[in-house]
Amino acid sequence: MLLSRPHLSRQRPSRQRRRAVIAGVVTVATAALGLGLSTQFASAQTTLRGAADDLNKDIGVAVSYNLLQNNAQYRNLVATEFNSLTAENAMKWDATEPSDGNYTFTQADAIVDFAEDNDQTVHGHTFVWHQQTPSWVQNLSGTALQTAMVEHINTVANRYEGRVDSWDVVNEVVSDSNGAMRDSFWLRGLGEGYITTAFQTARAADPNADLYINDYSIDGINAKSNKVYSIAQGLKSQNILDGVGFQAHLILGQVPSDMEANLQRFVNLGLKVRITELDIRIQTPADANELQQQANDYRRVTEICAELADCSGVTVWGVRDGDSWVPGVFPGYGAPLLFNDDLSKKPAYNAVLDALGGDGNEEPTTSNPVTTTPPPSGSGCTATLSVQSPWNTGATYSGTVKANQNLTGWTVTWTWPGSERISNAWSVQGNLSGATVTGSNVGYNGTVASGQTTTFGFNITKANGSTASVPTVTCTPA
Ligand code: G2I
Repeated sequence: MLLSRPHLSRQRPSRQRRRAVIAGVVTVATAALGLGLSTQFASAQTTLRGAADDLNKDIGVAVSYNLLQNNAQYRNLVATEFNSLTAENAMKWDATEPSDGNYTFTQADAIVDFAEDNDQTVHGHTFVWHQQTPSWVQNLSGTALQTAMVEHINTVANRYEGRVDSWDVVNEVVSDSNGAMRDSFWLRGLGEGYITTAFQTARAADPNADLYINDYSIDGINAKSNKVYSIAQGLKSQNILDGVGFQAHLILGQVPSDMEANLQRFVNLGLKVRITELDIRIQTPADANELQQQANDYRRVTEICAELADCSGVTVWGVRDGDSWVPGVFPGYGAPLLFNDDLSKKPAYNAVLDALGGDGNEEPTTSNPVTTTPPPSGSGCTATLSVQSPWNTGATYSGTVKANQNLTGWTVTWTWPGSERISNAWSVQGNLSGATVTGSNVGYNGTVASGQTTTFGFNITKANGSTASVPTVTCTPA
């Protein structure tokens, strides 16, 4: 049997989630993709979807058209575990309008049909981005570029009006390093006004869809999220913005300590917030301790959304680790998702289920495998810094604390040899901004079992062109 289709008139601002579980067994049909399947929902909330439905939140996943078409187990899991879909690639400009006026919706249609057949919401991704936009668009300028943008938004938004619940109208429009606008062909061709035009167009094309601005590395409070905040303020004041998407492509152990406060300040503007592309990458191969740390990180992010009434949901950026974009872009990193390649559940799955109020049987890790390696004498913990990405006037660092005994807290200290100074930090707190840095764990990463590690991170400013130094760190147990 088909579940009732959702393309009824949408209510904004808060859409009532349809309950997937009434009682007993619900059969899921996937007629649109040509292959029937059925699955059963247990009445206890032992799926992400069941737990998220109870919270009236989206638990979403980025899906691949090819896998939905060709892999019945993947399809079954997507239908069973998630109540919201994002097309990982199929709604981007290169997929939907590869040449001027030539629209190709086969893949996007199939994903929207699948969502309807399975009573799932759709978060649309994305209209205006500097990547995956065909060269015919990038080669336009002035009025022609603006016309192409407006026509594209109108055509795609109109096609899915009432079927796509929310849109990333613009994606990644802010620069990484200095809180300026991203230097893209959009900015060069149209000036900053292209953002307002895009939102005005989308609002007129589908007045009932929630409109989001979406970006990465804005999960904590920093120069980039400050810039998004000021753009969001302006768009909200014109009533053409409904929410902010925090992609949350995170590194293990680096959930920003101020992530909740950051999301809250956007909520305070009257906006929704949404975790739109969550993944947490690990240096591969990942060991059991790292997978447990990853579970803790997933738990934390999910809890933040679960606790914020105006957080519309969490979307993970793919199903299986092997599907992820991460290893291709960050060689040596991977394993960032909730499922192994055989679709078995990772510890992170149980943590997300638990954070959604389901039966994840998962307690936050306070102590875990006891290592047989004796600690170096006289040192309860050791810590190191590494430069992740330097630029002319700054750099991002990752810090690692290794516990040589069971820790309930830790403090790290070092002195910068030159003009380096921390500008913002995550997963660490204290006197961080001076020449001598003293930082301690935040709430969630103080308890570290002997042999385990936890990480923190920060950005520095430095003299233009100077080398980002790597000072020696002293680590002291609390
Ligand atoms: O880069 C990760 C994400 C960052 N935020 C915006 C997202 O849209 C972005 O998603 C990724 C997809 O996960 C990848 O699957 O965007 C990439 C492109 O920038 C996607 O990769 C592309 C490959 O680069 C192409 O070679 C490939 O043809 O996927 C295409 C379709 O499979």
